[in-house]
Amino acid sequence: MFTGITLALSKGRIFEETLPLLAATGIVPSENPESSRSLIIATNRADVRLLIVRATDVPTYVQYGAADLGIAGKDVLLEHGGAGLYQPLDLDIAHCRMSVAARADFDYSAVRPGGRIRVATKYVKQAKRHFASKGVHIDLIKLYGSMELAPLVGLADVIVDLVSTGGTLRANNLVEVETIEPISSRLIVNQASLKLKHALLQPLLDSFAHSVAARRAS
Ligand code: PRT
Ligand code: MG
Repeated sequence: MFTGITLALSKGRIFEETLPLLAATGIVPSENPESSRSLIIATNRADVRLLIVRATDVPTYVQYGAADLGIAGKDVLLEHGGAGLYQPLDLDIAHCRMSVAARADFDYSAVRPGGRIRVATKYVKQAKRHFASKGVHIDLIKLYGSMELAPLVGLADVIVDLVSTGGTLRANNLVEVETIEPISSRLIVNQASLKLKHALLQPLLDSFAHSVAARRAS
């Protein structure tokens, strides 16, 4: 049985932006998950391995202790709820923002407290919280992707989605009408692992914190 440290993360932008942080800690993955089909990736350190999982599944693996550590977007953590997770560090990577977007011809300024709109999103909790705080009633339509399509075909008045460059919204003739909050990725730790594997984990956490601080200062 593997007794070292297991780090869960998703491939794509989070994996790419985590690589320099791992390298600064002396950890180099032995395979590239973009080209490999392996879901368990060894590293140059016998006591550290990576699990490649869907971004939304990262908190679940860490919550149940199938991974000791994970890297997940704040968007994902807010939807998950964070039960059983210790969140010691904002890694300051994979930046974007959660926003409300609509068709250019939709008058968002006319949406007032007491009013009602149809919202399509995969961020159900965040959408409910945001519009409740504005006193706006919503009919919520849960989607799993390609949210941009919903306002174009009359499925919803607005979407709640992540925006980075804004290119995806522009390509679909949508306008960002409100920013909900900035998003970046966090380190998450299984609370039992933190106690049981403290000697292995703490140096890793310290090293991540050091790299993030050094990059912020540069
Ligand atoms: O893609 P998949 O369905 O497998 O899962 P995922 O979309 O959850 O994972 P991934 O790897 O795409 O995103 C992982 C994390 O990266 C998210 O949880 C965010 O915290 C963070 N992140 C940062 C982003 C973006 N930037 C981003 N731009 N996640 C998604 N996007 C999408 C956005 O949803 C929209 O479709 O990119 C599009 C907008 O980008 P712009 O640049 O056109 O504005
Ligand atoms: Mg994606």
